Amino acid sequence: MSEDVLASPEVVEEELDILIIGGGMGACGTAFEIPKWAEGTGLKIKLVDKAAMDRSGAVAQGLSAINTYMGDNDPADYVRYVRGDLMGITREDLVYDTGRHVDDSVHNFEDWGLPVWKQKGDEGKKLRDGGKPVRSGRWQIMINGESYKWIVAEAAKKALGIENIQERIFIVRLMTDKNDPGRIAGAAGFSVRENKIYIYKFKTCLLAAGGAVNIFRPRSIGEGTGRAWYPVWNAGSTYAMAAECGAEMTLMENRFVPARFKDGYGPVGAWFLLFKAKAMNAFGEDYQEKNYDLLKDHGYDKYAVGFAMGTCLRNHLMMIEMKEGRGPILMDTPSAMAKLAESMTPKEIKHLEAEAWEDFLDMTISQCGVWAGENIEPDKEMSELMPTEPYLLGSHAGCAGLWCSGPDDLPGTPDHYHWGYNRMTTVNGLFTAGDGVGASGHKFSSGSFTEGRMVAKSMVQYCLDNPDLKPELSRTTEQLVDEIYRPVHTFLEHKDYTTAIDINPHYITPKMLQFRLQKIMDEYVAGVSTWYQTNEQMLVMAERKMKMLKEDSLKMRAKDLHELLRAWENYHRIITAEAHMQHIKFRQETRYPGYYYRADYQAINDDEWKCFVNSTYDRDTGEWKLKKVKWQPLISVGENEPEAMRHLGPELS
Ligand code: SFD
Ligand code: AMP
Repeated sequence: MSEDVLASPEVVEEELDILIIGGGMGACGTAFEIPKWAEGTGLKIKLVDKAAMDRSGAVAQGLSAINTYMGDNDPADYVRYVRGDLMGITREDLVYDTGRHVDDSVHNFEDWGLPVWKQKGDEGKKLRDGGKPVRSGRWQIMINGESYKWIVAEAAKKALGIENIQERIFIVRLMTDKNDPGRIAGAAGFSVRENKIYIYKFKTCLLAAGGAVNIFRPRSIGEGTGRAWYPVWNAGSTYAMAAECGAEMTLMENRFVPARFKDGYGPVGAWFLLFKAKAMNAFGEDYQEKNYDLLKDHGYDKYAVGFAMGTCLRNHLMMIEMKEGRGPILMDTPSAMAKLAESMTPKEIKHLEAEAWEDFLDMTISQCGVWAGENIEPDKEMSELMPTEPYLLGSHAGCAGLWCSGPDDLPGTPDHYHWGYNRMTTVNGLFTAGDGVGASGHKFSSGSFTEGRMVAKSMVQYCLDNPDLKPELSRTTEQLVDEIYRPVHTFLEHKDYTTAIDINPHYITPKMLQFRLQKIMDEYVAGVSTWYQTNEQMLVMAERKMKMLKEDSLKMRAKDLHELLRAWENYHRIITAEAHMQHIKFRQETRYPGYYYRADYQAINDDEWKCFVNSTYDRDTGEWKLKKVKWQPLISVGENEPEAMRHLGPELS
C-alpha cells in the first residue's frame, strides 16, 4: 500500500446490539456463552480482536497449567487464598463468584480436547466424571497446553459464528452517548491490514483487551527487546479506553512483578510447586528462611503466616538478597530433579526431563532458547531467577482494573459492591472481564474465561431490559476519522521536510515515544532501575515529564498501518501509566512490598489504608480524581489466616 493511499481511509459504520472487544480468554468466554442466552432474541452481536483469535492475548504461546481449578476445594477458601496473596484488599464477592463457577469452564476445555494431566489410575477419566487431576499446587492443575488458545478459540468461534467475528481490528476509543454521558454508545478503531476505519454503535459492550505490558523499561533491551513475561501486544487498551469514557478504576497502584527465570522469562510455578525446587542466594542460603525476621521491619509480617505468604512478600525477601549484593538468585533445578528421580525408573526419569523442557516449550519458548543457547541442562545446572519489570493486570497475581458491580446473591454484599449487572463498570452498558476486572486477582486463564461467560448473560439481560435504547455517538464520524488517522496525516504532511524519514522536527516515531515513556516510568515510578522504589518527589517529577510526553503524543507519526497500531498502543500505555502513577502517589503506604515501595511511607498502614483506592479521569481536562473506598470482607477469617485479616480498615462513608 503506498503512503498516499492512507490519506483517505474507507469508513465502515455498523449498528449492533452487543460488541465484544478482544478475542482473549475473557472474550472467548463471552463468545462461547452468549448464543445460549441470546437465542431467539434477534440480538446482533459481533466480536473484534486486534489480532487472530487462535493465538491472540496472553495465552498465545499456550500454558502448562490452569491456575484456578477448585475440584474438592471450597470457593470460600479460594477467597481466603486470594486475599492473603493480595495483602488483604480484594472484592470478595467477585472472587467468590469466579471460584464457584470456574470448574465448569475447565471441564469444557477438557471436553474440547485440552489434555489435562491425571493422577495414576485416573488416566482417561475426565475431570467432569471425577477424574483426579495432577495438581501442582492447591489451586493449580497441570495441562499439556501448547494449543490451549487454539482449542478455546475454536469453541468460541464455533459458538458465535465466524461471520460475527472480525480479526485485526484495533479499537482506539469508546464513546458515551450524546444524550447521556454515563452510558456507553459506541467504539471506533481501524483495520491493521486494510485502509479502513470502523465505527460501531451499540447498546452494550464487553471491553476485554487484556492487561498492560511495556509501560516500564523492560529488562530485555537491545537484542532481547520484545521479550517480556506478559504479552507485549496487550498495551493497556482496557484501562485507557475505559478511563477515557469515565469508568471508575480501582487499585491501579497494584502491579505484578513476577519472579521469573532470567532473560527467558520462564514462569516459576511448576518448578516451585510441582518439582519442589528451592531457590537460594549465591552462597546456597535459603533467603526466605534467612530474611524472614526482616519482614517485621515495616510490619510486613502481619500478612505472613509462617512461610506462607503472598507473592509480593516472597519477592521482597528475594530482593533483599539482590540489593545487598548476594545475587544471583538460583533455582536449584538439579537437586529437585534428582530427588524426584530417586523413586523413578529410567524411563520415568526421561519423561521427567522431557516435562522440565515441555513446561516452557508449552508457554514460554524463549526460556528453552536461553537454556539451549547457554548449554544449560536443568538436571545438571541451576538457573538464575530475576524479578521482572512491572506489569499491570487484574487476572494473575495482581489486581489493577475497573470497579465492577458484583453478583446479587451473596449475603452481606454492601450496596457499593452491587449496583447493577454483574461485571458492569460504572458506565452503564460497559462490561469487562479478566484483566479488566479490578480487585479480584488470581483468576488466571480459566477464571478470565469464566468471567466472560458471566458477562454474556449480563449483556443479553441489559439489552432485553433496554429494548428502546437508541444509542447516539458523542462524536461525529469526521471527528473520529481525523483523530484516529492523525498520526498518518502528521506523517504525510511533514515527511518531505527532511531526507531521513525518522528524523523530523514535526513528528516523533512511536518507538521513540515508547522509549521515553518507559524511561520515565522506570526511573521515577518504581521500575527496575531503582529496585522498585519511589517517593512523593519522584512522582511529582514523573507527573511533569508525563504531561509533556502526553502533549508530544499528539505528534506521533504513522508511516504505515503497523506504525498506526504502535502509535495508538502507546497512547493507551500513557493513559494507563498515568493512572498507575496517580494511584501510587495517592496511597501513602507500602501495601505491596516486593511489587513497589513508597520509600517515604515504608510501612503497611491498615488503620488508614486498608481500603480500595478508586479513580476517575476527565478526558477533557486531563484531571484525575482519586478517593478511598471502603473494603468490606464477606468471608470469615480462617484459622490459618493472619490476624491482620480481621482489621476492617478505616470507616469511610
Ligand atoms: O505460568 C484488543 N497466565 C496463566 N494462567 C493460567 O491459568 N495458568 C498459567 O500457567 C498462567 N501463566 C501465564 C499466563 C500468561 C502468560 C502470558 C504466561 C504465563 C507466559 C495468565 C492468563 O493467560 C491470563 O490471566 C488471561 O489470558 C487473561 O485473559 P484476558 O481475556 O483478560 O486477556 P487476554 O487473554 O490477554 O486477551 C486480550 C485480548 O484483547 C485483544 N486486544 N482487541 C481489540 N482492540 C484493542 N485495542 C486490543 N488490545 C488487546 C488481544 O488481541 C487479545 O485477544 S503462569 O505465569 O502462571
Ligand atoms: P507462576 O508460574 O509464578 O506464575 O505461578 C503459578 C502459580 O503458582 C500461581 O498461582 C502462583 O501464585 C503460584 N506460585 C508460584 N510460586 C509459588 C511459591 N513459591 N509458593 C506458592 N505459590 C507459588
